[in-house]
Amino acid sequence: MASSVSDVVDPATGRTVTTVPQLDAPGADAAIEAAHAAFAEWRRVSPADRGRLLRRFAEVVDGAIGELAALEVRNSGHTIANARWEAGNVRDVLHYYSAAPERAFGRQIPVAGGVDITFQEPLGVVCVVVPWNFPMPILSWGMAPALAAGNTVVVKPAEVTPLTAVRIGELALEAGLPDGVLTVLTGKGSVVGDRLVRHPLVRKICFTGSTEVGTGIMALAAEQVKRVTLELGGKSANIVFADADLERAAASAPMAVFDNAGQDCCARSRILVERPAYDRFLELLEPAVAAVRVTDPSDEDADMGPLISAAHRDRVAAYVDDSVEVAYRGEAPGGDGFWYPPTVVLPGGAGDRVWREEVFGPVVSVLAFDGEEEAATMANDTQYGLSGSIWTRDVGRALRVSRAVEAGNLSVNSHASVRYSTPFGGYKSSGLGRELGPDALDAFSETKNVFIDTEG
Ligand code: TAP
Repeated sequence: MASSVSDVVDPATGRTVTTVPQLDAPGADAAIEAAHAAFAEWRRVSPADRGRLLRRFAEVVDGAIGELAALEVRNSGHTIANARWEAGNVRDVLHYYSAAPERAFGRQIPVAGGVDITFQEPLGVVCVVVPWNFPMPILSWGMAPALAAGNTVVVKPAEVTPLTAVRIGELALEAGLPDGVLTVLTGKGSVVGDRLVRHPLVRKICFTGSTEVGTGIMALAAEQVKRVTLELGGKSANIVFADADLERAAASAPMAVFDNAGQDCCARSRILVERPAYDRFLELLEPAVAAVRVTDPSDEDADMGPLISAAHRDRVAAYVDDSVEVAYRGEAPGGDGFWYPPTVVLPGGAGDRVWREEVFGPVVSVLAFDGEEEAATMANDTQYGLSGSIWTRDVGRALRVSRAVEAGNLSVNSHASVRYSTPFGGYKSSGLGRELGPDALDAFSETKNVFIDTEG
């Protein structure tokens, strides 16, 4: 089934830490068929028992937080503090959706001549395709509501970051989930991922990754009218009005983009500052950038670790060529890892590549704007629409600009845009559908309508 193995590399050192099997297409087919066979039983598990199993799964994950976090530090270069939060997020998402099976209500709709009721029914085998930037949370955002709705789940982690996904698959079995209910398949996207997208027994693809791959998956899925949820790229705006608390806005701006070394689809990588506050904001931003501790990610004090690979670091560095004005940079270690310093650039205008394209690294661009209307126009001048922040003391302006910005997740005087209890997803090329929040099961269920004649 495994045609070969691939190396797993520690991005902080560049050294291979282990290898994992690379499944081939027949191996993926066999796993999909096993997941389909398991679906027949899993959908019949009573709602209370399904909830109980998900709660037990959450507890087993809770007991493994230290182990999962250490794996993520080594495999993905995430800081230890972030990695612990990410493992805790898996636990919390499982807990949140463990309450869902017993609340997957249908409706009774008044009609003439009888009773009309609806049922929420599972789809079958659901595939969750996970990118390398947040291997644990993104896995859980698809997996937990899909399982709660009664589907079986096949997870395809990114080729370079499989370790926590493999361990979470083992923890599911330890928690008592039956064989075949959650399966983790390691291998290449172009082989295993492609097979999952094309296989007729997979009834839904929950994909997070690049807009390019997501677009191809949507086109292929259309051939089978296969359901898709897409969470794709971003180029989010951090809009700072002159009336804002500039100290807070500047102090928080670095980690709104440099967290996870900028490898975050929600990274606020475009800072828009109202012109009267522009010089002062840049003055305040400089020490905040200098204070970002870029170091060994296993260090408890690390704010930022390395990038995921040498190739990705080269891609990021190419955005800051000689034509780009660098305002200032933070520090980064040398050595064999894939390090890149936090970098603030001042583009010549909104047409510059570094302003328009998703860098997916620790590079932030700053431009000035004049007034609310221009702020929204500049924020919306992108193919993306995932998140964004608005800094102002004027509540009316905060609401007007929130309504004007075309993005799925906005925060006012804050950069927090992801919570498991609130919906998450993108406008425009940032995606299709929503994850998390109270309605997530809708994306993993069909609605069946049944009319019962009471007159005949
Ligand atoms: P991709 O190259 O798109 O890879 C994402 C996942 O898709 C990986 O598991 C990959 O497997 C798999 N894949 C690749 N080709 C495939 C195919 N033909 N069929 C099925 N699966 C395939 O993205 P990435 O480089 O990992 O992640 C970076 C991008 O993801 C950024 O653009 C970022 O904005 C976006 N992202 C978005 C979000 C949200 S929530 N909107 C969150 C995180 C990341 P392999 O690794 O084996 O190639």
